[in-house]
Amino acid sequence: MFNKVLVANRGEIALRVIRACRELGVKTVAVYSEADVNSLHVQYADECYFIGAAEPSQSYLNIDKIIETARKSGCEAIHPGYGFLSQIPAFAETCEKNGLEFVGPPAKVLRLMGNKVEARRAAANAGVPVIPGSLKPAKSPDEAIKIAEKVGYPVLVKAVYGGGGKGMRLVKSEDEMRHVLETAALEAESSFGSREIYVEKFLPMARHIEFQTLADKKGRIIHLGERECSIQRRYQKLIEETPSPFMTVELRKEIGASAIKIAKAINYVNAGTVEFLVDQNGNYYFLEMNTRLQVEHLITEMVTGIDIVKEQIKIAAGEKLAYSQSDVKIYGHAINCRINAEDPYENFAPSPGTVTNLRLPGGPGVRVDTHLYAGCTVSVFYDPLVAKLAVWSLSRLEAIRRMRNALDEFVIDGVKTTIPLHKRIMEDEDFLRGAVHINFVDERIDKLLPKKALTEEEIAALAAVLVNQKGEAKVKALALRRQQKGVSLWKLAGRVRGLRRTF
Ligand code: MV4
Repeated sequence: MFNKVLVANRGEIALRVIRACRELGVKTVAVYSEADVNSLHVQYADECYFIGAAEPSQSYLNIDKIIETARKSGCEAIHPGYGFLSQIPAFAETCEKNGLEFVGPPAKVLRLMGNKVEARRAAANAGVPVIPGSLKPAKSPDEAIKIAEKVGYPVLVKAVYGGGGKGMRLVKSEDEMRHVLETAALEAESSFGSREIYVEKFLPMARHIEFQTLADKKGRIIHLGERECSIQRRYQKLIEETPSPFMTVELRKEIGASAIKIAKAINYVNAGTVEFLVDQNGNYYFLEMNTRLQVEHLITEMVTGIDIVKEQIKIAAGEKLAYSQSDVKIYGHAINCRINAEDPYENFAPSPGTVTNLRLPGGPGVRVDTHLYAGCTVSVFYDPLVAKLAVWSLSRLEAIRRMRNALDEFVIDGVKTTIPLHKRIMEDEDFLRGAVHINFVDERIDKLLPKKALTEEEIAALAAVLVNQKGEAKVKALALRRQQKGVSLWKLAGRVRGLRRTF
């Protein structure tokens, strides 16, 4: 086992990795930016080093500085957590070149899976279903259109180096296709540094289900079951659960075997996640592979009893996997709510600030992974995730009830959070039935987050402002049209930009 590991991250995941190291008897080195001088990961590590300004590019993304810190402090390995440098091939490569073990897959594997169309080809070659579409980047508009015609519209135009949904475009006809291709390529270039795009048939109303895998350096590969991740907004997951309410023992066996086939085919090492889209009929299609520890790994830990972060470190140190597939038993049900410092009532605007009061939920089967403490500050520079609230119970319904209690107990004052939204989802009838899909939140966001009702006076005041802005005739016409469409006065008032805050 390693003597000392550098944790190249911040926030709750840095704490998670430090805790795993301590249990393994491994010393830890924290790095921190100007914004994290008072952060818990700096206090909990055995050593800590300042690495630069708050902007990620100046600190947590500074490869040279982090490698230098690891070498000077005598570390043998670097755990990148998630985000930041966790999936950057050049970083893994620099670790390898400096004799530092990167706790993750080899640079070669990061590079392969970073190319989403190569990933599709690898999956297809391994005999795993992929969504009909390109297996190579589309070299010209004509080529893209040919593929779209073959699989049938609507299609999605995706960036080869994309992922996470950014730069994705839904296209319904050839006409639209000619329009979209150029903008999609330009957007891909500015976001990912490559103009390359590819085409896939659009799969509507699917579920997003992912499989956790673990692979050691000796070629042993197992999966730890699935996570249902359909409850998301703008590709940011809000709630994850395991098992998926949709899953059967047979389907888990089948998709799990597919996940392992892909991992084997690409010589995967360490913890990874294979994402699938699954339709109403149980047809499943490979989407992409996440080559890192994931935010939601904790729910898999709760139903399997396997500490995924400890396994990652043991694998990186060259240890053989201590589990075979038949050792993996899924027991009970776990749900995670991502608590973000965002205001769900203001279109999820970031809500940085000082946490003035904090009360954490507790009791049997409740796990809170957080870096918050009363008096800490939430910086604008980083991810808005401030806590993961996960519960375990024997059945799904009991887990939901446990989550409701935990959300009620949870107090975070000083910043706005997504807790109110989670409370509403935990009462949603379709959620209770497990009838979720990737459009679940978008479809009912107005119902989940009803705007506070306005008083007569407030409506009158809003109407006066509207008339002032647009003139009486225009407002009357607008109100009439909205009324015919069944849109409430409140919604109309909401169109008065910037006014909502005053009420
Ligand atoms: C799709 C899809 C439907 N059909 N591909 C979005 C993120 C990126 N990883 C892939 N994504 C999707 N690809 C086809 N052919 C729908 C999505 C999608 C999605 C996927 C996973 C989780 C949430 C999502 C939300 C919207 C769209």
